[in-house]
Amino acid sequence: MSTANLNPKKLFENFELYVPKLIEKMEYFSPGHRACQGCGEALAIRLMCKALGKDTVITNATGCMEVISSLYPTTAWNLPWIHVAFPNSASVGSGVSAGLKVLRRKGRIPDRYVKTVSIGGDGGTVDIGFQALSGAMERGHDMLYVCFDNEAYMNTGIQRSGATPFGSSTTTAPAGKASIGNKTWKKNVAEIMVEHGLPYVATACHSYPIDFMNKVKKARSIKGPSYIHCLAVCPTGWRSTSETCIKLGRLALEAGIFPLYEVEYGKYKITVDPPEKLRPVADYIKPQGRFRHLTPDQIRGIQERVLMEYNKLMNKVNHSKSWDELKAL
Ligand SMILES: Cc1ncc(C[n+]2csc(CCOP(=O)(O)OP(=O)(O)O)c2C)c(N)n1
Repeated sequence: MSTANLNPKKLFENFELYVPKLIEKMEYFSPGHRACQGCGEALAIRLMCKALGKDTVITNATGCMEVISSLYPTTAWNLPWIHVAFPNSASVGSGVSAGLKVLRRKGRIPDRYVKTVSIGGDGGTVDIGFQALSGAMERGHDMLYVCFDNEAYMNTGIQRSGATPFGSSTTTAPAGKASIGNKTWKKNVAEIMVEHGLPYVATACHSYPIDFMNKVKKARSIKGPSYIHCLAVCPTGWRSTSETCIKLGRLALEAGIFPLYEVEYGKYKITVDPPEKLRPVADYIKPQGRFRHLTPDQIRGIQERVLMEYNKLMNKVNHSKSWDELKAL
């Protein structure tokens, strides 16, 4: 073999020739932003942008991802990106989507399908932005909404949200002598979106990058409303170490706490198989300081609830039918 063949550039070119392109090389969410070490949300956004590609407009509710990515005069965004107020990412998204429709009709953007993608944290989605989200989805705009769920209002100092899990200690629901911490169960917005009759709803996590990117690509291809609920590990708010970010996302799936599934026109499908025997929820809870105060009895209570929810989901997976199956009845 001549040394010419070892030229790294040549090798790289050959690599590109023979390996099917899985992931876009271009970074649309570039490094140098100010996210905390081990931030799952920043990783998830980077993956989402790669799956979306350049013909995308993003609307971003106020929250960690806006704050860390757009400190004046810099920006991490290599896509058209609009920072909007805390509650209205979906409203602005629906306006952008309607505007793009008109531009297409008038022939101003021929041969290009530009997708509108609205994003928000769990506070900006399941609480304060919920009305805007519900309205945009129910009106059927051509847009994807992605909730990056780090399970509290992290940007302003770890306040509880409707997505905070039971038993988690936050600054507005602190654990102590008189309290277990947060006393409410996590709101299931993916299911609420299914009930809106959307063509496509999915759950995702940065710890399963190919699964997440496939879901984003699928949602992008749907000319209508779609929703993805992405669990995003937050070492700062979860009081976990930064190097366990990916592991915690996997443990959430393996313990049945955050199953990865999609719902296409009402048909449920598990997209990443959990282990045949689910891991105990304690495996997921133990490495996180936000659950440090929980007693074995309280963990048993959480375990029961997780199994109940998991069972409910598996019933839907086993009994829902696709459109083709329904027609054949
Ligand atoms: C109407 C309004 N209320 C409160 C705030 C303050 N605020 C800005 S970001 C934020 C928390 C965002 O939390 P979340 O949506 O969960 O995203 P995260 O920062 O966790 O990614 C709050 C309370 C605001 N900007 N506007």
